[in-house]
Amino acid sequence: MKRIFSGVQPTGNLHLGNYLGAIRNFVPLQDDYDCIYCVVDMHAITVWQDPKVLKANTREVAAAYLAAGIDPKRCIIFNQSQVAAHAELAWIFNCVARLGWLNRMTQFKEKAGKHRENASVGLYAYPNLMAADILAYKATHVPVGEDQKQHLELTRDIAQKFNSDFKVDFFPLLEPLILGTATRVMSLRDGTKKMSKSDPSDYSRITMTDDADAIAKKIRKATSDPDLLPGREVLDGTGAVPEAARQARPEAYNLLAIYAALADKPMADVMDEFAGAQFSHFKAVLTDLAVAALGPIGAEMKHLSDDPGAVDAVLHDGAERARAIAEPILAEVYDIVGFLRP
Ligand code: AQP
Repeated sequence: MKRIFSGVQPTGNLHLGNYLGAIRNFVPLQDDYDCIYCVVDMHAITVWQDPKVLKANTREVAAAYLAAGIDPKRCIIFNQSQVAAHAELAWIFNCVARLGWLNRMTQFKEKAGKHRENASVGLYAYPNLMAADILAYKATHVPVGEDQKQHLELTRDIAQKFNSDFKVDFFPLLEPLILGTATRVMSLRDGTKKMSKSDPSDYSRITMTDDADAIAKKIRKATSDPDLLPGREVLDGTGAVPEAARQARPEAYNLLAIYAALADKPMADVMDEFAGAQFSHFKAVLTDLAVAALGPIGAEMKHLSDDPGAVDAVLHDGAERARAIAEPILAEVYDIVGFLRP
């Protein structure tokens, strides 16, 4: 059976990158896979979270899943801390993963920055918990944005080492699913930085609950450059933007990629449409598209925020179904490792 697992951290400011790089891609997968979509609250506390805000943000991510079109009857939607198997398996993986592997993780280096000595141990061991999230369900496919690719490679390494250390063929080796044309949405203020929840500038990101006015203002103020928009002749043989071209005009290619993803069109077609256009014209059309795509989702998220009980019921039901899958897998792991459970 092909099983999907993916998660989003409830750290607030859910944005267009989270939507295009992850949540939107979760929706069609429910037709072909057994899907588990998690709100990874245990990952969130690797950096400080206000407890009340964390609860609200957990409901917000669940509401985003539902509003984007994930069906809680066909898929499992739950928050990570309700299923103890994640933490239990993560401990075992803390003992399987090597320090050298974690030392290579670029996200830890970026997030810990200059204050490495003051970062939580949880932030450092985050990829081991992520491996546990996926392997507690023996998931085979994981849809994520490009920034998570390195963590998924580590999950494969952990699965492989566990299988080889204990001479078993127990954990599957997952396939990352990095889908769509906006696998790495960049900041609207600086096209060389990833759009992120923690950027101090609100104008760096469009959030999933921004209304039409906010979306219009943020796109209008988005950094651009003095040139006209490029045509498809810039693209390489595979239809991708060459790195040198991207580095020369990061904001232009970011906005074009966002348009392509929202319109569900190849980049080349979008470049045919706007070759030689001024940013002012392109930004107006992009605004209409973004409002049309995000407006109904944001409205439904707000509607769901008025009924926290309904969202909690989805999470409760999802957690029960998740436990039913994860607990027998964990019991087998305990047996393989040699833990006595008389
Ligand atoms: N800019 C992005 N472009 C495409 N995909 C993205 N994702 C995140 N940012 C982008 C994808 O969204 C999913 C959930 O991410 P997350 O919330 O678990 O963690 P994150 O990647 O750390 O998100 P942020 O926004 O960058 O948060 P901060 O600022 O706290 O670091 C993942 O599949 C991710 O790839």
